[in-house]
Amino acid sequence: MADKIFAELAELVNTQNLAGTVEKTKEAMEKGIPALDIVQNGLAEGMKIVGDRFEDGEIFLPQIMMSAKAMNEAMVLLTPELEKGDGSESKGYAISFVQEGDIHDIGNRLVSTMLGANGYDVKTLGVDVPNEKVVDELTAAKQDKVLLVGSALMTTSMLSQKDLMIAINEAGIRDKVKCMFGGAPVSQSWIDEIGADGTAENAAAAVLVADKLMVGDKAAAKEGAKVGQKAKA
Ligand code: HCB
Repeated sequence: MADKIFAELAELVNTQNLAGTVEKTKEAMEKGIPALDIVQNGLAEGMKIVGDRFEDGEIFLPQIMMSAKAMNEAMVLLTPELEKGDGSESKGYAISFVQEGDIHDIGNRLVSTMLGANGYDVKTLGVDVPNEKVVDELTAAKQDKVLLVGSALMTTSMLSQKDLMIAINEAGIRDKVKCMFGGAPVSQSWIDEIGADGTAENAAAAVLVADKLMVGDKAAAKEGAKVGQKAKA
């Protein structure tokens, strides 16, 4: 049953059907399907199809914008559910942002929401954030340990994550920052290349990776990066 609803949701996002996406999301919620599953297995899958069709020249920017609007409207219904925490103790302080030059914020907001619901105190800096601003925020943080949650959806913006790592090192604050970067182009080999700490394929995995990084278990964080990922055909 759930798989059918996920496929329908993905198709409604793909076809820019705003009202249909909202209605189907309500239906899924009424059927008791967990909010995070609705997002990851339905709406986000639709966005992946949209991205592929854009790359193939089948659709253009206005269509992506409408699909993003459909997903955002569904997120208005889902976010209060996603925000429901388990009442666990604070796991630490996190700073979340989207890299300079990049305005893709749907995934970053979702990751921030899930971290907030799972015990992190998250400060969100928004989109198109210059590295200097990120370093200033990290330096000003009073905590001994800070989780940095950076997103980049484009290969161009991803490149400045390398500069950010250099800037963090030069500022002498590397020891207190756990750097977790994500977004479609970010891979584990990129994380290793730039000397960051971890990545995650999706919001559920991001919580797992964050938990492991904050207790200094980098190996387990690597394992957690792909949790909840759908098997690739
Ligand atoms: Co945009 N766009 N876009 N876009 N866009 C992408 C990203 C492309 C891959 C599409 C493609 O060509 N296949 C492409 C980038 C190509 C590249 O560089 N390799 C692209 C392009 C080129 C562009 C423009 C340049 C197009 C143009 O103007 N000609 C332009 C750039 C604007 C800019 O940023 N300066 C542009 C604009 C747009 C919008 C505005 C229409 C819209 C964004 C709306 C918004 O976010 N407010 C948009 C969208 C929606 C997309 C796609 C279709 C979907 C992205 C999305 O929201 N996915 C995307 C295609 C794709 O990504 N495959 C396409 C859903 C969320 C839930 O997934 O991957 O963002 P997510 O996040 C996941 C995951 O990555 C992880 O967890 C999240 C939740 O599960 N995660 C983290 C994310 N951050 C993390 C941080 C961590 O620490 C850990 C995990």
